[in-house]
Amino acid sequence: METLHLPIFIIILHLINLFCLVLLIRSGIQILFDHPKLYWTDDTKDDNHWLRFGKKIMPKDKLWTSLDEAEDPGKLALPGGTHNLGSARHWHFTVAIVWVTTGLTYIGYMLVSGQWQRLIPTDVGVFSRAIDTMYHYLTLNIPVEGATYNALQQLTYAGVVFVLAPLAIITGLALSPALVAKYPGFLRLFGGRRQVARSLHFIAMVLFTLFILVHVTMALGFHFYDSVKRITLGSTDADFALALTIFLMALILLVAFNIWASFFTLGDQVRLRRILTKFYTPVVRLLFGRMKSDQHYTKKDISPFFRVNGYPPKSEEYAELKANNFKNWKLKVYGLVENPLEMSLEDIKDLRKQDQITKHNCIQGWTAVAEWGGLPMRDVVEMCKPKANAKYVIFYCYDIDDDGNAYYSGLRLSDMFDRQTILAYEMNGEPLPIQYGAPLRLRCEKKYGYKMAKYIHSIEFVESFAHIGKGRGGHREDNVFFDWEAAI
Ligand SMILES: Nc1nc2c(c(=O)[nH]1)N[C@H]1C(S)=C(S)[C@@H](COP(=O)(O)O)O[C@H]1N2
Ligand SMILES: [Mo]
Repeated sequence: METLHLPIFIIILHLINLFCLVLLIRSGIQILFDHPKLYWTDDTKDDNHWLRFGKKIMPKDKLWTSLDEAEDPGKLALPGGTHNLGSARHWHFTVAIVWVTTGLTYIGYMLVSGQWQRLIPTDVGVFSRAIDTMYHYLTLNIPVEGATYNALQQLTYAGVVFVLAPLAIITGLALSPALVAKYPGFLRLFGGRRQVARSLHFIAMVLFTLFILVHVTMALGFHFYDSVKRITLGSTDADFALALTIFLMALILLVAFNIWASFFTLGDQVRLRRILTKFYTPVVRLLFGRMKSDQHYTKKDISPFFRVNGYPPKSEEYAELKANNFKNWKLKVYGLVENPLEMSLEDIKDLRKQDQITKHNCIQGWTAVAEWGGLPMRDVVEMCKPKANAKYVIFYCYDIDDDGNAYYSGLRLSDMFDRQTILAYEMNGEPLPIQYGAPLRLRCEKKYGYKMAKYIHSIEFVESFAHIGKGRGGHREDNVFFDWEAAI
């Protein structure tokens, strides 16, 4: 009988695909557990999820933040531990790029070589034949494998390649705050809701996991000898001992690499961030770097509940300013500018005011819509006149974490010209409440929440941020190893 021959090229792609899927699932679980709740609405509350992991109950009588909700996903996740989301994201995006490239190469090869006919069913009879095959498997009348895939294989493989993988990619893209800030219409695919995309992205992950388990069981459980020979040496005519050796070596490599990846990551998250961001940030910049926020939600979209992330400052200085309704507070704008500024809250309120209703995306996973009112940053830039060498703008805040690191965040000078980058002193028509960043906070609507500094006291224009904090351009970048771009 004629048998199926797999070229070495396909065998290698198959192995890379397996590595990628395992790493994507593991890092995905880590990302999920930083906000272990899934919703069908973008008004995320602490009780309107359809699925949750972990058992933490948030107190009703005192302020809590979304950081308090994070759970430890355990050793199965990459890298494991609580709030190691930053490193998980570095893995997720790096591997996603490799995985998509592998997939496109595979599809390209199938098309060029004419092998697509093996993969893509060309008649409707495939469904009834697939049911037949399923029946054979269920009754343990295991069909003999031939030169082509059987109908069940065709349907499943085509479904995974042409439905499940695109679903994972599209729902993953829809999670980018930059993309949906620029094209809120993209979210219409998901009823205008990022949380629908997030939930479907999770479901895609579950389906991939199921596929791997069933696929491995079917291939190895029912056709062990043939499968081992085929996925290592490409043909059932191959030598079994050699095939098994290669198979076991690949398996050991997969397990060893995953253990190493966790240890390497947890051992030095700074180094991991440096290496992996170098790889994927250029891609992020190319695809998402020029996107500017163009969101126009309406009053009826405003969320009844808006989570808090970042406790109010505990310092005496802030307490005094607050006691006095921030009358003595002054915003300092300095650094590489022709015209340093010092403005009270009243001064700022006398300038042009811009209102915007936008969707906030926290890197941890939750969303909420609010109306923000304040001074456009491009007006500040016009007033202070940055010098030619000013490249970045750093926002310094009053809150200091338990290790003594003050909150700050840095953005590009060019981000200041985005229409929806403002210094907000109003939220939903009211003076900015304390927990949301009084007296003044940044809104840069195409970025993740951690870029939008609350409790601002000064703004510095700089050429480089290497000398500020730990040199990575922001408190979250410094201390929990988030990427600087914050666009996906
Ligand atoms: N000063 C300061 N600004 C901050 C934070 C913080 O801890 N301190 N947290 C950031 C994060 S991670 C998010 S998601 C948003 C949350 O804004 P909110 O508390 O108004 O919802 O604020 C950002 N700005
Ligand atoms: Mo956040």
